[in-house]
Amino acid sequence: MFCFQCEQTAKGEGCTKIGVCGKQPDTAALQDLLIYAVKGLSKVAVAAGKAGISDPQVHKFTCEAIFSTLTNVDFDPDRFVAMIRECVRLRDDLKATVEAAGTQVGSDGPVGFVPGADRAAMVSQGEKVGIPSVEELDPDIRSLRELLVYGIKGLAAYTDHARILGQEDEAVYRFVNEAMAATLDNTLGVNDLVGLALKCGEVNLRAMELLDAGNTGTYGHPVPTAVPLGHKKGKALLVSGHDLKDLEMILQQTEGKGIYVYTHGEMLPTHGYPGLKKYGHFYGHYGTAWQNQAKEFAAFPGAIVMTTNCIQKPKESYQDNIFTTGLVGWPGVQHIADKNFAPAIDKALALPGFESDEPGKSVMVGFGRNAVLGVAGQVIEAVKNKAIRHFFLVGGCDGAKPGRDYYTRLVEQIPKDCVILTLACGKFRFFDKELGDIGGIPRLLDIGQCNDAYSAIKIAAALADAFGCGVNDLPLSMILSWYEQKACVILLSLLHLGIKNIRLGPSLPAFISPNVLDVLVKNFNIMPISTPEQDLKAILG
Ligand code: SF4
Ligand code: SF3
Repeated sequence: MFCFQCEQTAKGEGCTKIGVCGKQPDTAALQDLLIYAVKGLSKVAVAAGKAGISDPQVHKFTCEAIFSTLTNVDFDPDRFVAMIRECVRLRDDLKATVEAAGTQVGSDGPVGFVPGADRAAMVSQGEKVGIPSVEELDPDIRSLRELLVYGIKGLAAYTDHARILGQEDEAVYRFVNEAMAATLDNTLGVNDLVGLALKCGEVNLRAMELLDAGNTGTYGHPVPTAVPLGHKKGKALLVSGHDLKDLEMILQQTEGKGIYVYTHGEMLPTHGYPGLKKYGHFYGHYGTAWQNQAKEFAAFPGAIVMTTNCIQKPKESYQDNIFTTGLVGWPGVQHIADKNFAPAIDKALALPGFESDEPGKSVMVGFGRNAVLGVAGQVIEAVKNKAIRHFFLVGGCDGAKPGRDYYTRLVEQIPKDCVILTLACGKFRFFDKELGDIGGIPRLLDIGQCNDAYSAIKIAAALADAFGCGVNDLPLSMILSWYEQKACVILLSLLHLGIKNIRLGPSLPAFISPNVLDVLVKNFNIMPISTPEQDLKAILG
């Protein structure tokens, strides 16, 4: 196997024997084969698009398949076997329709590929279509093709989240297909691929906009809300991942059953949504970011549901208490495909739950664009009269590397006249710190999940408008952490917007070649994090 799509890749170079994430070589090969098959399906879909043919089933499947290969989503080889077969079935059906309409699509490579008869045969096929080595392909082309594929993985994930809430745009699907097909095109050079990567960032803005419309349209705009980090005496069910609809269904299905529902990881911001916070048994937040789940889940006295990334190998102690739904999968873990969460609810009722009330500390969530822009006048005034000196956007994906304490130390050292905006699971490095306020404006504002980067961009654009300047001229610095491919595509969105001077950590992606890095540095002055002291000095002078 060879995989280097995430930040924790072995030795900062690539996972070759087994994934640091726990991905087994057979699953890695099947994921590679699925991506290969999706490229074939995409090529046919591009031809279909030109002939005016569009297939919603193909759109849905394409994004689901690509999202399944994102880090920490699906580790179950059998589900990949089924998806590869489904991909080829959809491809052949669409091909027949397109050819009947008079367009020939040929059968080169993934367009004509026939999956092996069984899992083992598909694994050997997958081993031959993974990422080529630098000896086989120009390192910059390889780097940019992979950057594009990882960007599309993030884009496909957000597109899928949005579709679940009824928000779709044909143009997004069209781009996913075009970009996947473009990775097969040997005529495309460095400039073309850089252009496609930035275009991926642009299209992702639309995907995040759709998701924002889905979330806020269904559950209302988040409002500032205090979330207890403690617990209530009673049965308990923990919901992790990003999917608000799954959470809503769980809240509905647990109503009146004497179970308190808690959030984990990226679900924390959901407490701010009026359509979700209205449930009396939706109590608080438990635990921190995904990489601590083995310890935290083992200590949780109830059932756990993973709605999306990031799942890790469950420990034996809680293997029977954890459930997956949607695209998440782990071999041997009970999967709830039909959204009837009864098995998880029954498990929560069978487990002891918490023995006593313990309110604990609380944290504030709900500072999406609507809440922040609602007090824009106050914020602008505070900047003008110098009560607020600078804004820091400190967020992104968390991970296990020791160097990630940079973000904690940074936030601790940011001067008291500065406001910190945060989003995604990187916030767990500092989310429960009491940072006070500036004239009533909290110094730590949780904008939401990673996809709420859309909200952060809207806030930045509104501030730039108010001050009559560009986003790069605002007293705003972005200090981001990355781990998986949702972070990759958000970074591409920021670059598409021309945002400069982003600091990125804890390390730079292994898939970025020196020349590609050079392009990013020259055009965007993107830089690695150094130390909190040095970075703050460079930013604030
Ligand atoms: Fe390694 Fe990350 Fe790939 Fe897992 S997703 S195999 S940790 S590079
Ligand atoms: Fe975290 Fe996986 Fe990325 Fe949505 S939950 S940010 S890492």
